[in-house]
Parts: sequence; structure tokens; C-alpha cells
Amino acid sequence: MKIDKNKIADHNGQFRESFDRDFGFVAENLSRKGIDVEKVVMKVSEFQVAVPSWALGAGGTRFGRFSYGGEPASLEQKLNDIGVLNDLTRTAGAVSLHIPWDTPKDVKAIKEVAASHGISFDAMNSNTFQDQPEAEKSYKFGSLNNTDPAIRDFAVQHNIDVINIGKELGSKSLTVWLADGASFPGQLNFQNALQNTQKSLQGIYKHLPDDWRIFIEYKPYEPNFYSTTIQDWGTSFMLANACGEKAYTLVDLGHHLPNTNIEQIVATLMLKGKLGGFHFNDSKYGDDDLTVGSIKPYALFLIFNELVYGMENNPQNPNLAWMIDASHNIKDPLEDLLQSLEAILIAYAQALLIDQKELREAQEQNDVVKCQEILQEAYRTDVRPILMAARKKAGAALHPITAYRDFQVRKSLIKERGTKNMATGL
Ligand code: PSV
Ligand code: MN
Repeated sequence: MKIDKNKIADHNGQFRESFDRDFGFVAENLSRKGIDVEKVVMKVSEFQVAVPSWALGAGGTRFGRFSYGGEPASLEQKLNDIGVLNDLTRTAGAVSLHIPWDTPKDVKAIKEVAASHGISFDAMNSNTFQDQPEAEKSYKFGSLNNTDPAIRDFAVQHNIDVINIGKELGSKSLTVWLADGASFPGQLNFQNALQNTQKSLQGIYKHLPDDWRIFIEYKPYEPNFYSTTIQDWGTSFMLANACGEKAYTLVDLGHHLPNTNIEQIVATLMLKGKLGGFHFNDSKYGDDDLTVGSIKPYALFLIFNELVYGMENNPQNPNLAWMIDASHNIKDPLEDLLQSLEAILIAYAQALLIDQKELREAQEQNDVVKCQEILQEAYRTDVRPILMAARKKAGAALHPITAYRDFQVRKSLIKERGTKNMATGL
């Protein structure tokens, strides 16, 4: 399914007057503060976020799963769904595949479908947290950290296979997230587990092509509830250093214990040139995988403040791989992803409005009140017309969710695919 550009332009027509008025208002306000709104619009329009192939289906919990109909049953259909998101926003021009959930059967055909939607292949994700039906070895007691060298080799080989699939697709990075850990005290020798993990990661790293990067994701708990071998950013950073210059830490917003200062982690990693990937979501209690910006939008803004600062001041840090990593238990996934994309760009645009020079001066003078005023001045600006201007320029929808509903996309998908399909993923 493709959404015709003219249809989008027609839909935008009904909002022309209100958009012109709202955009004019924010442009004038910003120009009074010496900010060139067009530059902000440009930066926002360049920002691209990958959609993971597992986020197009209904996400369940261990208590149940509620489908909404029209779920994509194949990788082709998933790419079509991302195509819809991209047509409406021009922000979702990449997919991040999880292997083996979404192993392409016919690489050439998949590349063609992706290209027809203007979608590229972002980071590949390996899966050593579930046993596959025909698998010779089990990950029940760990993968890269396992006490059994044969299981470690098996898991390393899976990652090498994922790199090889990614090479054919044109991807340039591998994300490794491990469920490895212990559910009970005494179960695991921490030192051996860490050393095994390091050696296994180094084994994968040896097979990483020169123009690839590997991202090491951390998480404090779940599915193991006592300890996780790569529990935090420090452990990931240490392992990335042990691998080499193509290895980086990946920050997933949901992978922190309550109230962790994530913006400080971002700043530290960027200073050290080791922040490689980023997974967006939001949470109240744990790894809730909720819609970006739905719970703590100010925290997201503060994180973006550090990201923007890092992108401008840390040439030692490479361009980041951005991805949404959310789950949708009770919403239409496509609507939820549209909300997440909007929230990401809002926080980014607001962070771009921060007067960095003024903030540095206020910090130097220890003017605490002024520092807060500067941040909140930016945060309290309604930047949504800036996002709309970026989308309008790109031929996308001024109001993506309204357009999605008015075009009855879900209804057409249900008509085409029925109500029984179930997407692969969690
Ligand atoms: C694990 O919670 C995670 O954040 C990793 O990125 C996985 O690849 C993804 O979610 C899906 O399980
Ligand atoms: Mn993640």
C-alpha cells in the first residue's frame, strides 16, 4: 500500500490557513530571539528514525495479546507498513531487522520492496534470547556468557550469520542485546560470565566488516531478575573498549532503573566517542516500552539537549543510529509509531532552540536560575508547526494521524490481510 502524494497534498489543503498562522507565529517569536526558524526546520527534516520490524504487530504481555486486525504476516507486509509511516511523515526511512524473526527468504525481492518505499536497512539485531524450534543448542542458561563453550560458539555463529544477511541487504551495523544473566543469587559466577561475554563479543567483532559498527545494548533486568551480565552503560562501555574502535554502547531509554539520569549517561558516552545507537520508548516503572514522550517528555527533552550538544561538540562521536523500540498492547501500532515519531521530533526541535551560548555563560557564572530559565524557555515553545513545516517540505502530511484515520488505512489493511494474521516478534 502506498499513499499517493497528491492525496496527502489535498489532505493538507484543509489545514493551510491554520498552519500558515501557527507557523508564522512561532517563526516570528523565534526570530525575535535571534533564531532562524528555517534552519531548525531543515534539521528536523533531516532527522530519520528506524522502525524495528518487530514493532508493526500487536505487542503482548505475558498475560495476553490483543490483535487489532490487518497485522503484517510477512516481512514484505511489514515493509509496506513502514512505507505508510514514511509516506505520512518522511521521517521513517529505515527498518531495523530482528533475525530470525524477520529473516528475508528472498533478499533481492525484499530489497526491491524496501527500495520501492524509500526504506534502507539500518542496524541488524541478533536474537540469542529465544530458542528456535530446530536449534541444536539452548540459550536457557545464557548465550555469549554460557558456561558451555559450544553454546557460546553457537551464539557467536548466529551473530556472524546475522552480519552476513545484513551485508547482503546493505546494512552497516549489528546490535547485540543479551538476555544473559541469573535469576537467583549464586547461580552464576559473575567474573566468568563477564569474561565469557567479552571473549564471545570479541569473536563476533573479528567478523565485523571494516565499514560496520557493533552496538552493545545493556539492560538491568528482565528476563533474568537477579542479575544481567551487561547490566549498565559502564559494562557496555567496558566491553566496547575491549572489542575495538568499531564497537559502541547503545542506550535504550527503558533500560534503566527508576530515576537514572540518562542525559548524563548520554553526555559521558558522547564525550568518550562511544555512543553508537539509541532506542526510543518511554516508561513509568521498568522496560515498559510505552509510546515515546507519553510519560516523561521533559526527561526526553533533557536527553535531547545532551544529544544536540554532543552532535555539535563531539566530532569524536559518530552519527547515531536512531530507532524506536516500543511495544503496543492496546493501540494500533501504526498510530502508536506516528505518535512516537512526533514526540521524538518535538523533543529534538525543542532542544535545537536552546541558546547554547547563553546557557554556557550562565553555567560559568553558576547562575542556576538562569540555566533553568533557558532550558524551560525552549521546552515551553510549541514547536509542532516547525515539524509540520518540515513535513510539508518533504511532501508528507501536516497531521499524520488525522490523515491515517481519514484515509482509513487500518480498514484497508484489514480488508487486504484479514483479522487472523499475527506478526512475528514478542
Ligand atoms: C530488549 O528489551 C530490547 O530492548 C532489545 O533491543 C531487543 O532487540 C528488543 O527489545 C526486542 O526484544
Ligand atoms: Mn532495545
